[in-house]
Amino acid sequence: IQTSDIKNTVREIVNSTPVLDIHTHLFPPAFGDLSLWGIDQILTYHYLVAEVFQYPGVTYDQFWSASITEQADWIWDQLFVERSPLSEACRGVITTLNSLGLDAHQKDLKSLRGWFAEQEPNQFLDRCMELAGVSHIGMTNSPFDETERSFWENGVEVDNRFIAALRLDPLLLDWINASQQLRDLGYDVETDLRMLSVREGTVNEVRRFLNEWADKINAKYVMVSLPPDFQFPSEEPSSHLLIEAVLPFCEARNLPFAMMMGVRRQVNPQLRLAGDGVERSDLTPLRHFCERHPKNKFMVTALSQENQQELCVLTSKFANLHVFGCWWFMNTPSLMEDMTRMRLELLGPSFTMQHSDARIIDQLIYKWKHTREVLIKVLLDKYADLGKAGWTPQRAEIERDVQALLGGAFMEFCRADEPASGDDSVPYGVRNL
Ligand code: RAT
Ligand code: ZN
Repeated sequence: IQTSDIKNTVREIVNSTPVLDIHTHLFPPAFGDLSLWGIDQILTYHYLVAEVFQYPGVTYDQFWSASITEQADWIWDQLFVERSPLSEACRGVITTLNSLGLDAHQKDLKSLRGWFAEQEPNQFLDRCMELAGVSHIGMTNSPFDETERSFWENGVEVDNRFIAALRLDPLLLDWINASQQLRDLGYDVETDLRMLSVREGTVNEVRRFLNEWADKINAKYVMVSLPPDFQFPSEEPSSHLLIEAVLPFCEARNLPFAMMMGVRRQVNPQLRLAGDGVERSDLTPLRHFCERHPKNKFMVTALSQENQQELCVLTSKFANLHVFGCWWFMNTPSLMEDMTRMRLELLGPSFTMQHSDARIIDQLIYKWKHTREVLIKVLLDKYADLGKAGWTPQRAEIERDVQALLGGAFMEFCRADEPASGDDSVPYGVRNL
């Protein structure tokens, strides 16, 4: 390609490459009320709840005792009428509405509600996925969540564009309660894991639980979010469970174990879901995982900006570590741009640039539109630098790079060293990626 055409080519390719969105909190409509969409849901997104409490006017009690419609009214008034929607989460609402052909600037919440009320959930999902250019959606699936569990137990039919991930936060971070829950579910586990002789039976039962649930949901990877001071290995139940149950299970089934590091839960419990914070993580445990468990595959994302460079360097030392996404507080354009640039500079196109973390189906639209804007900017700079160095990319090369960053590198990582099964089942069924 001519240097002058690169701009258009990169833009066109980034905008048209389908995304495998590896981590969201979305569910297909078959999951009933767990499948969130619509104007009141997007306005009460927890990022916006945290933002609205920057301004006086309602107490926590007043807010939480109000209906979702009233909460949405308040957020709309404070963040979109009384002030300009300059934050990333607010801009996201505007991008989303606009892409759906709605005029947010009219400030007419009533007619927006009317439009959403006419949508049919399955068609709306298709439309959002199409507008976002998302081909596959990674869910967050927790057998510890009663509501979700009952859908799986009743044999819910899962839309094959949705990919399951087995989420294990309670198991690894709250063993006292998790062990009780496991007993309630019929697994013969002990809470006290200090004695090896007692632990053996428990570990076997935990492995049975993991295998049964991985089968039930068809999990493609296993995941956990970790506090900044998480240690591994340690004397905590988490280490026993990881070393003796979770990691051997992941290895046997060739499932990556994903860690989301650096969340300090409930810094302000009054904010409920919006009340979590961030702190810089100690990444030493991550090095220990990669070193001591070379047959396991690890994936990682970090919440703190200060961790990002160290994380890239660590990733470059271990082939069994895959870095992904600009998570939550990092999913903001200026930080995403820096991170993506740095990752490309240190790692080349071997990482997963982003996951949306969408909780509401409509959000796929803005999360991916904004991400693509950043990716275009960064890639144009990087190809320009390469041009100066004497290498002009071909169209197919740009396509290959973009595909890798938007899901292809993750798939390659998942497939690596897969035991030859002969059944040619392509994970996630995304042959065109
Ligand atoms: O991004 C979010 O919506 C957070 O609330 C968390 O769910 C986080 O992404 C997580 O997966 O723990
Ligand atoms: Zn998440």
